[in-house]
Amino acid sequence: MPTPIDPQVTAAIRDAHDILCISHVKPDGDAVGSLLGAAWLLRRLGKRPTLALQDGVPDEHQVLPGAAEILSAAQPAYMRDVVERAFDLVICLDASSPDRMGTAYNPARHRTAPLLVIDHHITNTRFGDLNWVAPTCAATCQMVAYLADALDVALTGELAECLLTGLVTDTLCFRTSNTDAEVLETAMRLMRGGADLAAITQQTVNRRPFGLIKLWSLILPTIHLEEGVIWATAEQMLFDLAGYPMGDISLSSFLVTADEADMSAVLVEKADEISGAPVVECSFRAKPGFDVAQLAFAFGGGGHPPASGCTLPGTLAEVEPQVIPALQTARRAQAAARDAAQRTAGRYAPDAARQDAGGG
Ligand SMILES: [Mn+2]
Repeated sequence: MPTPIDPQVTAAIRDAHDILCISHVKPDGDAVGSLLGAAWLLRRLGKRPTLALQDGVPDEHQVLPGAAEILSAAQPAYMRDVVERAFDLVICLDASSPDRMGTAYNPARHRTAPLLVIDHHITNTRFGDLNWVAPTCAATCQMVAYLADALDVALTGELAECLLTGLVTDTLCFRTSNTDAEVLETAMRLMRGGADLAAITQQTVNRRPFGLIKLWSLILPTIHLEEGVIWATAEQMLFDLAGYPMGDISLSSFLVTADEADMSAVLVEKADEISGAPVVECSFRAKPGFDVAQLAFAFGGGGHPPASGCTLPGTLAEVEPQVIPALQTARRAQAAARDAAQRTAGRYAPDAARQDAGGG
């Protein structure tokens, strides 16, 4: 059963006409998909949506219907038509805290209108005037599908295509542990409405730029595997060599697929944007049953149990000897706790019998 929707949410939308829809900085498929899905939904209700993303639409999502209408900070019209304009209602999608909206939300100009927050992150700080936060949903796009139901809008055409894109990207094509029957049911309804799952998968999770694969090839020679933790390190120079911009490189997700690993880390040394001093960006992943969120939090970062990150001051030579032993200690403690629980349950504990592979 989908999460019930506060009647105030549907009323706020019904009462408004000129509506600003925004999502988070460094947008992903769920940000773009839920933003465009909300826009198609509002248009079917006869509303006038304006769409804005501070950082614009990533290349792989430019093909989505309506993507060309999203205003970004790189466009001259952004200041006039978004930042400096008043609206009846502002809808913020898939952002867990106000800073995630970037410059797309300008309190000085926008706070005369109610701010409606629609998000599925459990860490959402409820920064809106109206907050619909549903952590049981695997994607904000799933929530927008329920919103369409509540507003009697059919899940068809462009609306279905945009919403299925966010479901596919946030669940890594229905592989994450939060992929439940409701997620699949929503996806099925979107497919019945005309969304092409194979095409969306091919356009998103099944592709990457050559520059990224080249970058992986430069970083992979550094991999180590010790005590169930696999990791790799990189300096900024490698990004220049590969011709790939600094940012998410999704290598930690690949590394954690190693059979012998329960956790992965990718450590990238770069110059701090403000001070120029060396910092190391750490990206962590964990297999189901393991948790890298607590460790990232302890290092001043954040995230979810299966995926987290933090940024630490110092060089790789300084940070690697702090972070990797901490990961190994956390993994050992979590494996021991799991084995103890399994022994209590009277079952065989595979981790106790497993040989750890050596470093490489
Ligand atoms: Mn999301």
